[in-house]
Amino acid sequence: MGYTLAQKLIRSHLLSGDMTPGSEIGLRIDQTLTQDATGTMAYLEFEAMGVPRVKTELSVAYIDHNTLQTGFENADDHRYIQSVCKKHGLYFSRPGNGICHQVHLERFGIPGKTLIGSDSHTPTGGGIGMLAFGAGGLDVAVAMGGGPYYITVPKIVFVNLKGRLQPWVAAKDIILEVLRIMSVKGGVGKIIEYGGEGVKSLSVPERATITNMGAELGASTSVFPSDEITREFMRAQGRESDWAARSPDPDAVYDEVIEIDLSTLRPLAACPHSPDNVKAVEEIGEIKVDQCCIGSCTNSSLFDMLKVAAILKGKTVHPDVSLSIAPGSKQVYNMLAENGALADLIAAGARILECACGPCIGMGQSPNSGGVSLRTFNRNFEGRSGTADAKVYLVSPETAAASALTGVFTDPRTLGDLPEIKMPDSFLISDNMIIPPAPESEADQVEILRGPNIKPFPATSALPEEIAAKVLLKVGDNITTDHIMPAGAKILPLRSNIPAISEYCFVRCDEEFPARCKAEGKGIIIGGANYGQGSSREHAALAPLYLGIKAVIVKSFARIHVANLINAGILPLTFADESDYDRVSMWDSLTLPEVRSRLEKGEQIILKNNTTGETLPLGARFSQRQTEILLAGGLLNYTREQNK
Ligand code: MIC
Ligand code: SF4
Repeated sequence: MGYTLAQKLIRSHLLSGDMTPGSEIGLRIDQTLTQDATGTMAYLEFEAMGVPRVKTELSVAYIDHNTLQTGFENADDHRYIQSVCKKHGLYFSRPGNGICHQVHLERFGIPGKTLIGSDSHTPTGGGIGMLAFGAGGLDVAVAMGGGPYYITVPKIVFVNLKGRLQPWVAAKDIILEVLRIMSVKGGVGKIIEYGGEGVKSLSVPERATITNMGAELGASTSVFPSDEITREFMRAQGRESDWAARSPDPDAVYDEVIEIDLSTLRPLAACPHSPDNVKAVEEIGEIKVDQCCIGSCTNSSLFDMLKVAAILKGKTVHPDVSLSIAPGSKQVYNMLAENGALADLIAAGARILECACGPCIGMGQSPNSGGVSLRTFNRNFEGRSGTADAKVYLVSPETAAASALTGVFTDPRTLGDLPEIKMPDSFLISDNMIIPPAPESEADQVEILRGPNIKPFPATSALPEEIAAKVLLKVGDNITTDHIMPAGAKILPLRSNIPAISEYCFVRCDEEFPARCKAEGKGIIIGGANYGQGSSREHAALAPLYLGIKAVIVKSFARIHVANLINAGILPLTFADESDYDRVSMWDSLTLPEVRSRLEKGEQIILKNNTTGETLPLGARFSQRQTEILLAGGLLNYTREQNK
């Protein structure tokens, strides 16, 4: 029996555990990346580990999220990260060089290598056959220190792509179709592997759009084979020597197979407020559009930008629409400038932004009240745009550009003939915005530059024998990390200051939550299914930790968030019977009796609801390693104990 591509990549990096589905394995990590919104914490954690130089083959720190510098905080964080890179052996991608996933694909990704990044869209690297995972900052810090990255052995889903896309239908429509089929929780515990005849018609940027947005399926990661098309991309990036063919065995066995005939796909849109709320653009109808935003790590490649420029050329953006465009990297930006496409975008009236995450993370360009915003991004969670009542739709660059011209939701196929896009034979290569680390011999002299907003992470303590606390929040299904720890221009500058950012924890669901926690001193959160979906931000665990949250009891968790809770030393528990969710209410007084001994012995953890007098069994499956981390009160304590 042969292996799938994902299984082959796992096996070639396996450090511990066996490949039984559901069990925990440790992987050797070749490369890491961080971005600035999660990076400061990751580097504070790395510093706390006391490892002088990173032990990976390559580690890169990108500055792309917190680039709206409305106060000193973000610039201080950038300076801190730059000094850490210089001292500890990392490459530093300066602000202005582009979005981490786009730049990493262009300049550093290598087929067959493992990559973890403190950003949930790190699986973008799967577009060139990497095994790439989004992870919490602490997990990235451990990997930088040479430690393994632990995952649960996933099931492998094969997405068999047949046929070819019709004109005006894009890679974005493929991943939206996968989201329509699988939903935002359909990928949990799975790796999505793409293959079939249809793959041959997809370029690397198109593949990367698909693997990028696999994060929205809740999948561990997504991967495409590395083939001649990958080789061509690497050659055009001047990196053909890094290329290697990667493919599944012909007799590979998959846990699940999904077939998609590309030739039948139509332009699609994810409607408010979830990436899996997918409808065909032609079914949505000609609703009035207020804003279109083109860019983000999903759709900001040169290919995407050239398509948009060709659609806008010689035309003017509709008077009632604001169109913003953020190219994904300096390479893309520079090439658009050199070949004249940038002039076409400017002439049409697009608002050109710097190459960064920008509006995708609520850093500017919030829509008008109740506005309809069409975005080529990957998340349309309520409020993420910065306007609480905005209606955000996720669409392809073609659909966004077409609608920007007409002022209404427009199926791009109505525009007539597709303009021909000619991709250059080679990309413009200049790594002048990537600063290499100082030589090891000079590292001692490098001073770490810390701004006043950079505060240490909260202290944790070992798990007590019993937890007794009240329910301080009860939420429903599909709670995102944007609910737990919102981002945006106002809050993101506080990413290095847990006490300050905690004031915003859960305020989109319940404004009183932080104050209630402070008054009570400790508490428990009750949640529904897929709790913690979305980003990798460990702040969604560190802020509750700071506020005294001892346990989160839900129907089910999203992968990265549960790992972050464990790393922070907060008990992530699930109801053995999902309907027991209804048996616990806000303000109920709960006890987890003998929780420490039960966890230690691998016995079932039980929940006593003192308010109703009921006892509820909980389901919680932890590996030996996770158990030890929880007992120690989090990964940092655990690592310190191990190093004693
Ligand atoms: C996101 O898209 O939500 C982010 C911002 O990139 C996050 C990381 C963060 O919160 O800093 C992610 O996807 O992991
Ligand atoms: Fe940046 Fe948006 Fe991509 Fe997150 S999803 S990395 S905020 S562009």
